[in-house]
Amino acid sequence: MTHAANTDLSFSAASDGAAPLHILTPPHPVLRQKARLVKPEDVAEIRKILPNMFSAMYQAPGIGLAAPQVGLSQRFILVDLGEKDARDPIVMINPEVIAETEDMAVREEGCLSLPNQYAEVVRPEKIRVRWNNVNGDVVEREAEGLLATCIQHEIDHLEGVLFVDHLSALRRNMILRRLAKELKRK
Ligand code: K1U
Ligand code: ZN
Repeated sequence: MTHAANTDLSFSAASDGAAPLHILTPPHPVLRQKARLVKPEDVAEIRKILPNMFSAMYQAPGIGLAAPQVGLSQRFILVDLGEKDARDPIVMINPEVIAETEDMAVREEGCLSLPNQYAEVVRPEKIRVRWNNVNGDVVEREAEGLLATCIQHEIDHLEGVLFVDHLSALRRNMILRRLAKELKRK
């Protein structure tokens, strides 16, 4: 059975005074690992860290965040394309793209793990995605436009893939070298 996406706004802000989460940058090895499937018994712990993850994402600011970006090699992602005064948080556990269009779209991407680096990436324009919500329900929906791009970008993180891996080696190395220089200066 499928259910509506989880839009529980209690995920939208950290409330327990926990230390802010640090977003990893290359060459951290967790960013390059294939994340493991979430088991039903992991969900209680995931629920506890979600407010902190949403806080990190909103503060960045970002429209998505994958667990490996905060050092958790587990298959779950957050997305929220809502405005500041109309949040629309979605938590996707074990997300899978189950269908995609042949039509491709070119869209500029950024990544909180590659700060200040942007490039155009080509991906399927529309996808159908299936995931588990935090209540354990199976959810399916179609996504297009920026939402489709963001979900595909976040699922890539679960495979250890960064948006620069969709570019030529020349362009990828240029961006990664520029980022390494900028991070060294800080
Ligand atoms: O995974 C991430 O690092 C988050 C990333 C998601 C993403 C953005 C754009 C295209 C594909 C994937 C970001 O959120 S980067 C920041 C960003 O692009 C943005 C921030 C605020 C408003 C709109 C966009
Ligand atoms: Zn990213």
